[in-house]
Amino acid sequence: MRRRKSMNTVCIRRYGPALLFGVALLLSIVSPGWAEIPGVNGPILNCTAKADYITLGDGLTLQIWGFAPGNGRAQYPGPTVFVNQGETVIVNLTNDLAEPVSMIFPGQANVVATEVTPPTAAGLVTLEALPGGTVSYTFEVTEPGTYCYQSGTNMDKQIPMGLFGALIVRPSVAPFNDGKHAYNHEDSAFDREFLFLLSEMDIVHQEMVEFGEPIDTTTFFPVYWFINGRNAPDTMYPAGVPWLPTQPYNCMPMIMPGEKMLMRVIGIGRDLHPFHYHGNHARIIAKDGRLLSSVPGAGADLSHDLFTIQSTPGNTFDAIFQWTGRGLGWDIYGTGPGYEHDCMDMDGDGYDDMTYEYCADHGKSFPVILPAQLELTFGGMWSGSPFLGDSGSLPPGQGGLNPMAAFTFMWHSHTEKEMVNNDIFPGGMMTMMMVMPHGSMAME
Ligand SMILES: [Cu+2]
Repeated sequence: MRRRKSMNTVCIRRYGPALLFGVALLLSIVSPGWAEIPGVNGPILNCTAKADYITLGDGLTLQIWGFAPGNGRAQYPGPTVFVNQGETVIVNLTNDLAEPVSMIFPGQANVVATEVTPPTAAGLVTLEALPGGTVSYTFEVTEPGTYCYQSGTNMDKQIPMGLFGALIVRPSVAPFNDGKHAYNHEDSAFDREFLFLLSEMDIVHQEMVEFGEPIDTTTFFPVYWFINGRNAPDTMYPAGVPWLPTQPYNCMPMIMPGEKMLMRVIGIGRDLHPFHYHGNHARIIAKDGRLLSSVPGAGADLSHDLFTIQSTPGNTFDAIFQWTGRGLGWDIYGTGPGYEHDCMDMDGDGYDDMTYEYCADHGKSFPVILPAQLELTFGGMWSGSPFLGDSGSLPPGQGGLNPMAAFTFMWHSHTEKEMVNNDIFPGGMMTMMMVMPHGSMAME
């Protein structure tokens, strides 16, 4: 708690004006129909490998190589592609770079690569598009789950340069094909889903590649760490903001109490990242696109709770995160005058049937006497009240990043040197998860 607060204080001093603008946009996206994982629908993806530039969390610009949708600009990461189990996926890759490129699809069987436009050549791993050429990769997605795609050529160079993306296969068996299940089993049910695609970058390598110099990939030493292609605090801006045209994806997980969040975690770089979340443990239900089942059909009977996902390069995890406030020992909706409310538990699950308040803690007063305002340093997420959805008075110019009075939790790499942008804290592989007040988000 103390640590989060000091973090927010630093954050608001350094990034306050920009974050304020971000929150104005954030408000506008808490509305029906907001795509929680932005991306493109398959099963056909036309993309071009090309160079472009990204903006890092400290404002530096670096060249990347990325997969561009169609003939558009390269993006970091490449398009997040949604397909349905059983579909035949066709990926047409055109090469606008000066060296051979290719694509591989870990976890997918029987990928057929064919030449569409010469020149192409057989590579070490798969058919490569030479500069100006186009290769088509075709495969059937037989299993739902969270996957990635990446370069299959000079991988120790091209993957750090940015040639990768996420592939999400939705289940096709009824009733699990409703967009609210990750796999063909009730254990994978979720209310909202978010992507956490983890990567890192060595600026010396990026610049050497930009200037056409050879690089020694054994000296890889990253100084920027990314979630979905952005460093904090840019992770918290909405997806698709115009000032990050080559980094269209954000990472701003939001749920209401009691909702199930599906976390799709993909390690795409060269390093492992212990991805750590605050607020609760998460239940790991799948790894590498397979439910953690003892036998087929058993569901996620081998699932387990973790407070940190050991994300390793090439691995994917699916986890279910839920926040209820159970066991806090105080009433999250407040007590006393002005905070009158009921905890109505007709179905006997221990929670209010509407707000998901934990009824055993209902009416229990907040166990801390808040210091007077002159004794406090304010973080931008502090709403002025400890209660969910409740705002209190703040000194002029304080707060403002959390207008819905959500509970906010830092989610970040637990290799804490990765919470920086080139040695400057805070930044890097970090975002804030928001538990939003009941009724503040559209139900889907
Ligand atoms: Cu922490």
